[in-house]
Amino acid sequence: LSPAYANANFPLDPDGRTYHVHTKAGQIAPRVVTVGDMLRARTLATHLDGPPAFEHTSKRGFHAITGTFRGVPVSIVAIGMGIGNMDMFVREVRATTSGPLRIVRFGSCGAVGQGHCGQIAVAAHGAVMLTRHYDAFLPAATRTSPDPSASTPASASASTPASASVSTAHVVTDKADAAATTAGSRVLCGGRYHVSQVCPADGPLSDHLAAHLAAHLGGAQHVICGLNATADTFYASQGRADPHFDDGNASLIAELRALEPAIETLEMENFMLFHLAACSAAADPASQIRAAACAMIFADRVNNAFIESAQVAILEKVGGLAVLEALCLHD
Ligand code: R1P
Ligand code: URA
Repeated sequence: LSPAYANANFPLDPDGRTYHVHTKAGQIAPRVVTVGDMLRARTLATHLDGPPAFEHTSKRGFHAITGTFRGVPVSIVAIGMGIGNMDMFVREVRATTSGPLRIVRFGSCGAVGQGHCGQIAVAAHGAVMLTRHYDAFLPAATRTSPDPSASTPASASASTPASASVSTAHVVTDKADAAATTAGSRVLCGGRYHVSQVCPADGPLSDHLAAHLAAHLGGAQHVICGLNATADTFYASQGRADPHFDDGNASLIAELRALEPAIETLEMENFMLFHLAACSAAADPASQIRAAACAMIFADRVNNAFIESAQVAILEKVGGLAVLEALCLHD
């Protein structure tokens, strides 16, 4: 039987364990590396000073390992994928730790700029959030409100209410196309996708990451620093073609790069980490979260290449050591 949880607002079990990560105070260190998969977490744990003092897999699949790295307490937490999991992880770890908290994500990504498979990209310029604009895929006849494409002038929307249309053509074809070309617009593919403003990463932590990665990978040429786009999906919102669905994303990567030329990578969690770090600093400056992220380039979206498993194993081991040094060896 599951334990009883008190407080529907922020559920905790009788011992103070959180609802998804399922750890309590004292089990997670104030320096945390977060990764997507459990095997990567175990690889990083081989760099710890000895056997972990704490290890736990929650029934929701969050896997937490805590020990020391060169004498400094550190946790490694595998969270799975997506911004929803990142949100649960950051909030639940924040709730069960006190004081300043540093979090570094060591993920994988696709490269859309100068990077190639086998390099590691640091999101030193921060991240944008790239989301599918779900309402833009509704058939016009089922729409109950005006086209929500953000930058369509209110007067234009009012003059062409969706309810006046009996067409089943996707609503993006006219008003949203116009919205996409509006000055300052951050919509792509005729209104089907939306790009947020940039959320910054922690500067010094990102610099440490880049420096330690360069030292361990054999030079700065193996490390790409730039802006990251966090997508709400792996497929459509990252511009992947899928004949089974109408995604309207053929020009997504080109338009994304035209909008933000510094974007080097696509992955699925960084923005939420940076965003929550900023929100935590605004709520409580004294115990702020400092966050940075890097990701191994698994997919080259320019040349359509994918990394080999043997190279992944090396990158996880060597890159993981660099990440632990960047996180643990600096004030
Ligand atoms: C998609 O395959 C997953 O890989 C990337 C994405 O952000 C997403 O979580 O990161 P991880 O390898 O850390 O999971
Ligand atoms: N992870 C992603 O999110 N995208 C990729 O292309 C590769 C890894």
